[in-house]
Amino acid sequence: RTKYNPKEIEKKWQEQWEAEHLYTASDDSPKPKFYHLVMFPYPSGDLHMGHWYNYSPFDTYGRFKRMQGFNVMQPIGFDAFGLPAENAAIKRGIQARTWTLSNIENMRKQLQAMGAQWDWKREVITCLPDYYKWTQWLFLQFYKQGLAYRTKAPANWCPGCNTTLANEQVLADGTCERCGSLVIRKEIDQWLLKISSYAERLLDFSEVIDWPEKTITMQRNWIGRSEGAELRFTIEVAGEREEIPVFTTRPDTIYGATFFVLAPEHPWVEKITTPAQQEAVLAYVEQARRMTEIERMSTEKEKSGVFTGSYVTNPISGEQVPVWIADYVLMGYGAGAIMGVPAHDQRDFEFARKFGIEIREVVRPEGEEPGDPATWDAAREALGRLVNSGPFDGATGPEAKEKIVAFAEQQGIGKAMINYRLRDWLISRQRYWGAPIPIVYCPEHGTVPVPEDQLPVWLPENVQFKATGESPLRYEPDFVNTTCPVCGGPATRETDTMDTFIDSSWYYLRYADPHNSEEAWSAAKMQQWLPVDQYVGGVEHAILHLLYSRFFVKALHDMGHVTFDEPFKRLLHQGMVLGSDGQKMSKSRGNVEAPDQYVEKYGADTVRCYMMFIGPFEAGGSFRADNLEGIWRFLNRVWTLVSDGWLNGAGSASETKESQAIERLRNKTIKKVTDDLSHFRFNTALAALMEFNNTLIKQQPTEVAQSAAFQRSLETLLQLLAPMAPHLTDELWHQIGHSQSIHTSNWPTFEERLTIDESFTLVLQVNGKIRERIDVDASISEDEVRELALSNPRIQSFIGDSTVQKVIYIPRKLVNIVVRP
Ligand code: ANZ
Repeated sequence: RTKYNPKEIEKKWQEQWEAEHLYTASDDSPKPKFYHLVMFPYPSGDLHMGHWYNYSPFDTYGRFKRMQGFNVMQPIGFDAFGLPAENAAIKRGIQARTWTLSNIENMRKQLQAMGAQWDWKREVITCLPDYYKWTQWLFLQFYKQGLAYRTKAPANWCPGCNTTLANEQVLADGTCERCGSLVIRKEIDQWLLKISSYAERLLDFSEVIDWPEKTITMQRNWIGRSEGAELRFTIEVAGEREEIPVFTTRPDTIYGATFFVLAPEHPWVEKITTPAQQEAVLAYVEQARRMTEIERMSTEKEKSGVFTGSYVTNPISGEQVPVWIADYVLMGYGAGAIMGVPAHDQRDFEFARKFGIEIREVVRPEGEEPGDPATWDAAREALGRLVNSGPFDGATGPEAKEKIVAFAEQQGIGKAMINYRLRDWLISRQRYWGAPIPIVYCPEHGTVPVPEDQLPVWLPENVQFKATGESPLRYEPDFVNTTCPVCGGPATRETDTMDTFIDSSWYYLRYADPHNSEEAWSAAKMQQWLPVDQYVGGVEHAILHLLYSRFFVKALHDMGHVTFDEPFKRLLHQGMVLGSDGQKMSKSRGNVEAPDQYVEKYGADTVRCYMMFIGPFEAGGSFRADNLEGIWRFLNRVWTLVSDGWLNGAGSASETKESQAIERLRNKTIKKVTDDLSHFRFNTALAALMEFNNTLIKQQPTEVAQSAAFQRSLETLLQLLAPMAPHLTDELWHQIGHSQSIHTSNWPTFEERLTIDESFTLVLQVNGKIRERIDVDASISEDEVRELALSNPRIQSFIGDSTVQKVIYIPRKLVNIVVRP
């Protein structure tokens, strides 16, 4: 007998599978398709524990589906544009492309060593021209639809480096990671995608089959639909009557608006600030520019603001109220201006308290006494009947909202409005390592899209980085200088590149048709493979990546490029693998473990199985190197059992009670493992296999090992374990005489009747009280159960002279005898 030597067999089988193209998904198979997708990795250099934790169970599920008869497509690729490559280029003088591709090469080897059924023929690498050509093509399709547009938008700006910064380059204290200057927000021309026009459609999840409820909720909140109204306040400026709109969800509170606030960036600020207030206002605007929106929205932060010196007129009450600027009002939301209603909005309440502004009650919940707002310690935000609201007094909340909006509409001073928190997607990056935006600026013809037949707009490979961190594309004359596609005259290229989230918004479409040089994908292959049947990836992508992908598909659907409306039918988030101390693995904690050493020591099969054994897939758990031993021993025991126990031919011993018990256990185990794997319960499936293995080992020295049932069980054990430990099982499968890979075998089936125990414990009750437990044969009939229960001596003693009224039988569980004296 040979020893289990994973090093030898894993390499052997990986080469064998590769040579047989075992995992190449066929574009024309009679089997039903199953598109099985995992979020592709960023090529940072190495696969870490999290990748193993994610990919091992993922691959197991794919292999399980395959054995169940599906034509599984399980591709992998690399999300290869982005900042780290650019930083490596700056810090170490390596070209971003070289750095990226060498990382990919290394990670590809690691991914292969995992023994997963990756379909390498479909690999996509987003930083290569045959991919980004189509990213650019997609941009042009959005542009044609008016879904891509250019406008002034805020960017992180470092005055020291004279450049924009990605969010990751701004330190927590708001300074530049490179030079330490305080980063400000500056408005520059940038490209955006109009995701906001899909807000309503993106709220509709009726087409997904199985998504985590919390992810749906997170997306809904991110989109943030609010029903309310736009109301326009008026102001006299240089003798003209001007209107400044606000967005409010509480038009019913308009009589309580005792002040008005503009966001510091609001275009009206400059025009209405009085000379006396000029200095204070400017200083405040400057200060607000240095703060992030998160800081500004914080409820902890003390309210601040400055009076502009001007007043606006409430369009409904006619009252004049002072105009302030305050950073808690954001320019990017609603109208960038609010009516301040301190009695009924907590932020406004705090603001009014701080600046001594009147707090006027205009809403009173049913049954409440007239209040004195001066004594309140918080705003009263609930709806109620209007008071102090002129002709609207007495109306209930919903009524008042309706009446006031109707009145505003009739007067031409406002209208009902739905507002979304979702903003348009800023895709411009003033960075090098991304797909160039295919736009040309001509002095004559303005903004001109690059014609599709001139794609790709090549990203130069050898570029010089400026010490300031500015995008080197701006200083590549060969790149920048071009001709206008319309007139042929001199023109310049857009030097912004696209957000890498664009690359990952469509990679799953390219996998269906990865080598198509004529189209991004053909209609036939798109229809054959998409949508994705099962998608697995981290919950950190619950919003952006998953929302952007949904937006892409909906927009492409409307343009006629895809025939479906949702990219991912089912979605699952894996949990997080933690360090042995139960804490998140991180360099600063010093609890990071590299998987490679364990793969080296125990083999991929052990590491894979261990990853699944750590805990429920969606919950995650701690990686404890010591515990790998347990899995290692288990696989060794499987090895020994099958190598020693296989008889080479059907068992000869006749059927006995023991062999029947083995057959039952075999059927039960198939049922359990099938059910567990179907629901991503890898840990409990593995536990069931360990139990099965133990029982078989115990029986091995006995007569039973000669039975057909036992021999069948050995095969079943291998097949059930095959998705988890693909190498070991294929090796043993061949050792026991099969010539085809175990991974092409059919998933074992079971007979329901054989999964039921031969006997069970029956509980006997009298008037609901447990009086006895007896073991009965599983084949017992209901009549027999009654008879047995009624004739039981202990039960008879409880019945005594009483009359039996009813006998209730809950099959396979209990009998309750209802008696009356
Ligand atoms: C007056 C009012 C009275 C409001 C009241 C609330 C309660 P949601 O639900 O999140 O959409 N608001 C509007 N635009 C804003 C901006 N740019 N920055 C900060 N706050 C803004 O919130 C809508 C409410 O948030 C609006 O309704 C407005 O305050 C405020 F008793 O108007 B409300």
